[in-house]
Amino acid sequence: MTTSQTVPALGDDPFGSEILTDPYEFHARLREAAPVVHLPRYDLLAMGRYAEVRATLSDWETFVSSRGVGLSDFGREKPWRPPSLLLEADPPDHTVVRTAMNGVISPRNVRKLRAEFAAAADELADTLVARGRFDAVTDLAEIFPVRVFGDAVGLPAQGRENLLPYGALAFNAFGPRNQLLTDALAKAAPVQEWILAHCQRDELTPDGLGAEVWAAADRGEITHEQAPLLVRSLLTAGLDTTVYGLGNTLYALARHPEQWAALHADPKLAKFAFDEALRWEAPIQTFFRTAAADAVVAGIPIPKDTKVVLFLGSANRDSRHWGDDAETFDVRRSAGGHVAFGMGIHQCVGQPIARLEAEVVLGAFASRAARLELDGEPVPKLNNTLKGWASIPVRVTAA
Ligand code: HEM
Ligand code: OVM
Repeated sequence: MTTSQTVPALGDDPFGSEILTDPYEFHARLREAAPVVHLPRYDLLAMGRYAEVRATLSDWETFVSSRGVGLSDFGREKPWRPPSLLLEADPPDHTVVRTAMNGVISPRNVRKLRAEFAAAADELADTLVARGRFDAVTDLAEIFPVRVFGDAVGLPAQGRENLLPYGALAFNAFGPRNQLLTDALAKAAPVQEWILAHCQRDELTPDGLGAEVWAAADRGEITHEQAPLLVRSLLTAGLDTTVYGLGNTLYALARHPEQWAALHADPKLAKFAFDEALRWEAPIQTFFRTAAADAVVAGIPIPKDTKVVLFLGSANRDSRHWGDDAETFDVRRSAGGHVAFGMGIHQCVGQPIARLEAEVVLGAFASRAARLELDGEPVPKLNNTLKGWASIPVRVTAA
């Protein structure tokens, strides 16, 4: 008997509108069923518990990324774009490129971004708090990263409207070829063209993170052929993630006014509020791995060449790890160890930038607004990988 016949099966479609809109009831059933579950709909194995998700992410030798971290197995299907040299690579190739990217996003380079990020955050907070009512997604979570991260990378102002659609496409492409992916692909050509062009040295300012990638090539840390693909990694992974992350944080806080009050009383809690929000509602819900050899997880055999989907957002709410109040949003909890940024060798390289953005923008709003409340029904935004909101109408009370 094969594993897919011996482990419990769940007939749900985790990439259908219902579960993408509200995955948490499905997550609970997934965790309850077994440490490893079969999803016959895609003939996939799935993990939703913290311990096994974390162990699988950490075991890069068995559970490889080079065959794709989405549903498609690059060993059998042609990828939709040339694979990422970071995300979709294994050691030793991954190690070389990751070391170079760690240098691009070094503590020193991130420190240099703080003053400009903070100035932009203060300006936006002044404007929106004075207005009193605004949309936390379209007026804030989408505006701030496109401005400050766009500037940090060294992109021209013109054409930045391509960034979020490109990210949406890339994250939809990790899922099945459903309506979401087909729709994203239908409008992709001009978007892909703009992104490709802006990975080139002459389209980037000489002082940004994009230029730092090219400088790493000049120093021989990577080749000049690799440089544009590494800039592409910044442009793919660096925008939608923070937009959803900020949106989800504002949603969590608006739903829990007493938590906003705690943040207003002590804006230094901003960092912790962001981590707790990433735990509570992970922007990236799923990533996949492929078993490169026969493996065993929680006593369950996983045959070589099997695709495994890891439910990060489910692991982050597993009461086996987080306790009975795992579903509670609490900015004072120790959310450390959540897997919203992944775990192991592929753990998010952009984390310091995402955290800096969140800290300055949440801090700026927290000090200016005594209250943050919903001012209408939030509208979900569906994506095969990302969980978040298209719109969150809010009102704030100036301090
Ligand atoms: C990797 C999440 C922001 C660039 C990852 C991974 C996760 C993640 C879960 C692991 C992928 C895996 O294990 O297969 C997030 C979240 C963010 C965020 C939730 C915001 C809240 C950023 C930013 C950048 C970035 C701002 C760019 C500056 C990357 C890159 C990788 C990565 C290049 C691949 C690293 C590797 O494979 O070694 N991210 N990310 N991310 N992230 Fe982020
Ligand atoms: C990349 C990348 C890294 C992380 C996430 C991601 C689309 C892409 O290197 O292109 O999502």
